[in-house]
Amino acid sequence: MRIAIRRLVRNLVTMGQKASKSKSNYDYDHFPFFSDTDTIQTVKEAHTFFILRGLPGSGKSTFCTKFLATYPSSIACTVETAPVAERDESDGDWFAKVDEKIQQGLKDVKNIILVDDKHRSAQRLDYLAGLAKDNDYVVAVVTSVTKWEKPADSLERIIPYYFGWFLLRKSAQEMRRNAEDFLNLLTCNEVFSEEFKPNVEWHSEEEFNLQEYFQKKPSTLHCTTKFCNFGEAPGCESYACSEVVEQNYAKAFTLEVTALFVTPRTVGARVVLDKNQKLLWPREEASEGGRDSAEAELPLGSRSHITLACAPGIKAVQTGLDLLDILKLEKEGEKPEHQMEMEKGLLSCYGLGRWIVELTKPVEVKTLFSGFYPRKKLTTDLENN
Ligand code: 2AM
Repeated sequence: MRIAIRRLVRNLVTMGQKASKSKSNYDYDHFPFFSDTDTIQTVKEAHTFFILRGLPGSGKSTFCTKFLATYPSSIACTVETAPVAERDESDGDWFAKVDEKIQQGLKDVKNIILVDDKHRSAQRLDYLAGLAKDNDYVVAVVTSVTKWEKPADSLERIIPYYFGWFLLRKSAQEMRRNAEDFLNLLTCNEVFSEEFKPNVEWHSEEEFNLQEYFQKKPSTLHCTTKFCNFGEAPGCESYACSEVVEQNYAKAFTLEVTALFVTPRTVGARVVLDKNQKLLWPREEASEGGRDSAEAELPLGSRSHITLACAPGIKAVQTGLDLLDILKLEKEGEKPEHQMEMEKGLLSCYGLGRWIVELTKPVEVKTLFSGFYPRKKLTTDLENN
């Protein structure tokens, strides 16, 4: 009898679950940060600033509940988590409260911050994304919709400055350390110094110093997939709307860095993409914006890299072009002018100050695939200098 009752209760519970599931207007399983175990683990380790958009009735509160259940240590800066009495406050008060919570989250260095972007204005998004960037958080802009809608049906799509893989703080630190070691080793190498120095302009009285020369360093280490210029770059709409981008947005990826290179203009890390990562690489052939014919001649994704530093007056976009230049010489069977084993691996020089070291031990970096959104902060990064 007891067993029968227990079975009956269990069946009722299961039925209840099924009923409520099928009745739910929302389906969040397409978000990798809810369904992909590796992403959930990575988001917990990363510093991520989620900006939640959605019209009234689009299920933002259900989203928040699920989010907080998945990431119990996150802080949700949203009206849904405010006491009911506070929900009808004027916008000014509401924003002040949300902003106070955000500041608290940043002060407490919370790993995950979820912000309800209630008004969805471009200005507010810029403010939030800028705040996240200043505090070294990866931004993910997510839209809550009912099962029957697509995000584009309800809200205007936001196209970032660029899409790419953003390194977690720990991986970024490791890459920065690697770049520093690399430059230090080269500085001590006489063959390098003799070949490299005549290719650079050095106006200081001090002795030439690579660390001094490559002073411009990006604040956000990333591997760009598609440069969009906020919707102005060719092909960015179709890239942003593509299924592969939608499915992989805010998903974790481990990238493999196989080489470090330096030229008179840039310092970069070569990234070799696996087959799934290549799906996110834009398919268009040579197009505007520095993608020259060298890219079309090499296998898809050859340009993938992380910019580590630039010489004065050089924009970050140059790093990919410098890498393509070296890869093209390698492909054409060009014999290196110099070649030697160094601590990190085999170092080759292709003349005109172009040096690359193939790492004996490739470096794995943890990343999240997302976009770079703040407009106002651009002047502080490499691209505008
Ligand atoms: P990077 O990927 O070599 O670092 C913002 O400017 C980011 O987008 C930069 O980090 C930059 O280079 C990349 N970027 C800028 N302009 C670009 C362009 N025209 N084509 C491709 N990538 C570009």
